[in-house]
Amino acid sequence: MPAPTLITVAPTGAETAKADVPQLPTTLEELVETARRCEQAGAGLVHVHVRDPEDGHRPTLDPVRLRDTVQALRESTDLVVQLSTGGSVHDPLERRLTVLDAEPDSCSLTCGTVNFGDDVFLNPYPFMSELYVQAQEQQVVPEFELFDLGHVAALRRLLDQHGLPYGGKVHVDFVTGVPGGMPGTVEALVAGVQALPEEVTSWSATGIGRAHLPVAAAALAMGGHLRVGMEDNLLYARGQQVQHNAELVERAAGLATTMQRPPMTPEQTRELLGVKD
Ligand code: KMH
Ligand code: ZN
Repeated sequence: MPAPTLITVAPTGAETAKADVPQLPTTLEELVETARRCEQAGAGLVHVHVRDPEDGHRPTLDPVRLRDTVQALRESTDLVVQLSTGGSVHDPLERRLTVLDAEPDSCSLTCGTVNFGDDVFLNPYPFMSELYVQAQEQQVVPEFELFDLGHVAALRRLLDQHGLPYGGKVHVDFVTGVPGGMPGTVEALVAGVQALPEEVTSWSATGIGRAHLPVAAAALAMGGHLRVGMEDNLLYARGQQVQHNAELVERAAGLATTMQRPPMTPEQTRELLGVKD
């Protein structure tokens, strides 16, 4: 029986400007349409950064917009809804903690500070620890984002200090190829997977930019899961812009199916991650 593949779609992110890439889904309507098409194409989880169309489509952590977004995605799809707690590099830590109040199924939890191009993506241990405990209390399943090999040590510390997350599963996502983080190479991915704590029950990987395809292929071959989307990659191929996130999900689903690991359903995704029904 082939092990199915979780395909996460990260459709928007916080870094790309709508003015530069008009097809980036930034309004609620665009996000819902994107999520629907990506679900049909094989996605099981949507990783969401909310934008404010009334503020130049910039990233926002406005609690009403976050709550409305979670609700709209739940009403329109069966996807597991994951809100980013990473936000943008400019968001204060206190605001990032309030994301959980929107009651998503899952939240991202980055396991350490990392250089992020010319910026710094700040994740001090007390912040991670507080987010971890609040996620436990609010029954939100964290996805541990590892941008660097050292982030594995912080994950180890979180598990030792606080026990298992809500749901009892430990899912991590390697975000490779960020300028300043671990490179988007097979070698880096292998090193990361080998270093994972034994409590980890599943892992996925994404490669930023040109690392997208090699990292996806390596992750599939190693038994991992996939994250794709315009948060991570704006080019479908050299000189060819992504027009819709569903293109990336369709390609990932094709790759996974060829590897005898077809996309898993949202229901299977809930089971994999320990998300509540
Ligand atoms: N936008 C990045 C600074 C996450 O979603 O948790 C952080 C990020 C990670 O995208
Ligand atoms: Zn993100």
